Amino acid sequence: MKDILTSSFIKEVSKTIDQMYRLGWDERNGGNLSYILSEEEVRDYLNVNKYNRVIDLYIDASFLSGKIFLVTGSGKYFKNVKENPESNLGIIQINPDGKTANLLWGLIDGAKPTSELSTHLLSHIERLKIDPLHKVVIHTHATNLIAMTFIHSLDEKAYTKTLWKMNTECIIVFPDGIGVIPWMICGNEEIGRETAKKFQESRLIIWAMHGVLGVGQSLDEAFGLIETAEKAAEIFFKISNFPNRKEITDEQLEALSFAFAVKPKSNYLE
Ligand code: 2HA
Ligand code: ZN
Repeated sequence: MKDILTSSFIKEVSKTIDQMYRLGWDERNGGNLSYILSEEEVRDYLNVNKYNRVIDLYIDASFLSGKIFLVTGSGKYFKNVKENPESNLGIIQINPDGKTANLLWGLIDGAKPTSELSTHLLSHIERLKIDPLHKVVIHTHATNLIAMTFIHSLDEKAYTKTLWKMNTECIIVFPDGIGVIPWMICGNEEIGRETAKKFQESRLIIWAMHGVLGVGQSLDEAFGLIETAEKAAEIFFKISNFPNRKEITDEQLEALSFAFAVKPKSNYLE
């Protein structure tokens, strides 16, 4: 067996987590991430028939039976992942019952997967139904996107259009818009179900006064969605106190959608 710390998946996940920490998005144990691994990807590094312990999932994830996930640990700090992946990350395989998973690697010293595991698993289920190549769910506390939820309407169309109008790239990167979940208790199945439902329509979800979630076929795609929206939210704050602001018009957004062959969420443009 090869050393798993040299695998591209551990290196890439650790790098992405470190970048988010350095952007100031993941204070303390803020943020969590999950990444679907194929049996082929892990074969050289792990024997999937050997596991350290069984983990309760507290939801029915039978749709994901047999799937292998790299996940962040509960209470673990993003700032420490790169230095010590084995304490802060884990690899689990969902059992046929859908209610438990085998811990194949990591989460040493009895650590548990992220407190948002139900949100991650339920979101993976909905995204896989739409996109068989889907792989990644990222949750992070992106500063400006959170700040914006305190002062902006939480209406999804209004929120999406404000961000689309902050930067020409936005409608091209997330034509499917942003789902918004009003403040809720986090870390349970209920917020997981609400979030997963919204992932049926968009790849970016805001949790008001808490954070953002992005999904994709790769770490770059999920991270790229979040950083594009976060940049737009930053511009929103930079310009909001100035009088006589200009704007990207609906007509220009329509022209962009045509030029880049993207389909904006229906009825969003006037
Ligand atoms: O993992 O961000 O939402 C800590 C959190 C909970
Ligand atoms: Zn959070």
